[in-house]
Formats: sequence, C-alpha cells, structure tokens
Amino acid sequence: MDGRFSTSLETIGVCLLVLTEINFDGIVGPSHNYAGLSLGNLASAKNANQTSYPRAAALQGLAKMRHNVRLGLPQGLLLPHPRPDRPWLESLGATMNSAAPVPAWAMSASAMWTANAATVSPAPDTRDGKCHLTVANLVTMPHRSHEWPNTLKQLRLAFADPAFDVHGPVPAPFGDEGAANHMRLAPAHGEPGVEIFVYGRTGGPFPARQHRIASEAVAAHHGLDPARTLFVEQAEQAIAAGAFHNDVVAVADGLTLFAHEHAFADRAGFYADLERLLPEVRIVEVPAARVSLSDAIASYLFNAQLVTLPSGEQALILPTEAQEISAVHDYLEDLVAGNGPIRATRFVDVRQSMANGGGPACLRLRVVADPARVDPRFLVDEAKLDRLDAVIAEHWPESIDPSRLSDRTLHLSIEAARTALLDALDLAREAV
Ligand code: SUG
Repeated sequence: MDGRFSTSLETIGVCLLVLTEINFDGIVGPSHNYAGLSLGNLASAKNANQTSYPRAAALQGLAKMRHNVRLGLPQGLLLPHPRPDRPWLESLGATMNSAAPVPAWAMSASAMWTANAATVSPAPDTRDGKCHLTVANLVTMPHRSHEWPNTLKQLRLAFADPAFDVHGPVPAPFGDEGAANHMRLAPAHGEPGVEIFVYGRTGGPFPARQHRIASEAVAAHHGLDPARTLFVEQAEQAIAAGAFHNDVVAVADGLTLFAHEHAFADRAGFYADLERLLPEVRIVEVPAARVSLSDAIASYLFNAQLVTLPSGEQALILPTEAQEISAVHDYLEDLVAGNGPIRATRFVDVRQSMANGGGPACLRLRVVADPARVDPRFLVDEAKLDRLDAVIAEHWPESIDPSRLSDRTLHLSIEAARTALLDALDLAREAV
C-alpha cells in the first residue's frame, strides 16, 4: 500500500476514535437580570422587571454541568461577557445613564445561552476535515447583537488548534442565531452526518430570527456536502406560539430526532428527506393531542439535552418545569416505558435561566472534537467546578432589581466578579 495513503488512514482512524461531543455551557454572568427584552420569548416578557438572583442562577448552571460530568459526559465552559459593554455603548454615543432600554441592552447576561454562540459542523461533515464554527451575529435583538465580538475572541482562544476553523459572523441583515437552529443526525458523533438548518420566514406577531440566507452562508463556509444538508422551514405557528428558536420545539442526537408535531412548516417533506438521506433515523414525534404547543413551550420539553450516555443509551436532561405540567409529565412516563430510543429522563433545576426563556439546551454549545485539541482552560472537571462554585458564591451579586441597572456600584461589583472568575480560570492575561 502507498505509504502516504496508509498514514492518512491511520490519522482518520485516530480521529474517529477520539472525536466526542463536548457540551460548552455558558457561565451565567453576574449581571443576570430580567429586562423583558426578547419579543416572542414568552418567559422573558412574563418576568420583565422581576428581581433576578445572579448568584443562584450561576450556581444552578454549575450544578447542571456537575450533573452531566457525573453522567460521564465531557464538559466545557464559555465565559460571561464584560458588562456593561462600555465599548459598545460608546459606539452608540450612549452611556449607562441613557434612556431605557439602552442600559438594559448593555447589561444583558444573554451570552449565557451558548446554543446561540455559534453553529458547529464537526470534522467528519466538512470538505477539509476540520471542525468549523461560525459565530452567530444575533442581529435581531439589540441586547444580543453585541455578543459576537467577545464570543469570537473566546472561540478563537478555545479552538485555536488547527483542527478547527472559526469564522466571523454572517453579515447583517441576515439573522443568524447559531446552533439553536441547527441539528445534526449521525450514526455516531465521529461519523459523517446529516446537518439540518431550521430557518423562519414569518412568526405571526413575532420575529423569525433565523434567516435562510444566513443558514446557507454558514453551510457554505463550513464546506458541507449539499447532498447531506437540509434547510427546513420552522412552522409559523410554532414561532407565533413562542418557539423563538427551533430548539424550543425539536432536538436531535445520534440517529434520533425528537420533535413536536407542529415544529416544522412541512413535516412530511422534511421527514421524507431525512429518511432518504439516513434510512436508520428514528423520528420521535410528540402529537399535539398529547402535548399542546403551549404546554411544550411552557415546560421546555424539547429544550432538553438529548444525550448519548457512555452506556450507549439515550437520555433527556430536562428542566424541572417539565415535571410540573401534567400532560408533559405523563407523556415522559410513557416515553421511557415504551421501546423507543430515549431510555431515561433526568431533571435539572435551571429556574433562573428558564425565567428568561433559557432551558438546559440553551445553556450549552455542542462541539464534536478531540478534547486534547481544546484549550484546557475551557474544559471542566469536578475539581474545577468546586473552585468556580467558590468564586461565584463570593463574588456574584445575590440579587438585581432592574431599577438598579444604571447603578455605578453595581457595575463595579459585576466587573470585579468577572475579573475574579478569569483569575480562577487562568484567563486573566487573555484579551477576553
Ligand atoms: O434570546 N433570552 C434569550 C433566551 C435564549 C434561549 N436560547 C435558546 N433557545 N437556544 C433570547 O430570547 C432574555 C433577556 C431579557 O429579557 O432580559 C433573553 O435574551
């Protein structure tokens, strides 16, 4: 056999062995607050102007990471952004004393929802064999539109290895909200898969945040095979009911798609395409007659992390709210009692994030990679989680009343808290 060929086969073999899914959770920032900024996100509107509890919120996020580490799942983190975002305010000619809602926009901790940080195409799907990431531009919501520069800095640091290619954002006005509108189905994380980009055209009274042109740009930059890439329209009915991202009504892992009956504009066409490309696919569709769209959105049933455990079984990691709505509770009992692919449910308390419309799946960005290629400062184990628990317990504000968002003392304490976190992670010298 030709020497060069055998070497590349070995390299491919090694890649297949070590590629694994790593969940990068956003640490909830010290400025976490409820400002009612997201039109179309029912929880954000409902909890506008409530007092928030940043310390409890961040500790809940760390507890979720610990829960998943204990399940044997590789875990990473992304950092809260500097808040208030002073350079962005300056670019607007504004200050923290400007009229509402400018101070709230500059203070938002929305970078915690890292499912909106980027879209990720694992190496086995891309033309050049690299893992590609495109930072999301988040242009639809003003408070999220200034996340991407800091996210890009973090991604370029965490994924500096040549195994990755990190792209800048798709240009405005084409809205891109990242992995929350992207699904991947594959026989195993390290094998080639089918990538599905879900976009919206109209959402009734609410904006469709993901534009098809943006999804197409991401797929092109990632070098995906058009024959194994689908662009699927989200149902207008779903957006109008409060599913401002696809991950509020659908989630995929391995060969399983778990979706609400009313998630997609043309479900029959989508399922047929999927079955043609991936005949082994298992579609677990929840009928509206069992769980209404409104119960699905209130419970965040689909904003679960659908994961493959080290045993090979699939499990749903759900918010505790999903236990509290009887139709959803009963559906889940039947789901695990049946003989489908989803064998277990686990519940995590992320109530502070949920109150702003962010469930377990919003809080994480999935990257299929060899952990040895990732900057270790962005990976966590239980010992690091212990240290982070202590930093947050000491430095994160206990509560924020939204009427205090322009308070200078609060800003200083939030900036000091982030500095303490960066010190603990050995990231203080980096320009993030
Ligand atoms: O973009 N909430 C976020 C929630 C993001 C959830 N992410 C996923 N579904 N992947 C949003 O609407 C609320 C901020 C406020 O109102 O203060 C907010 O931005």
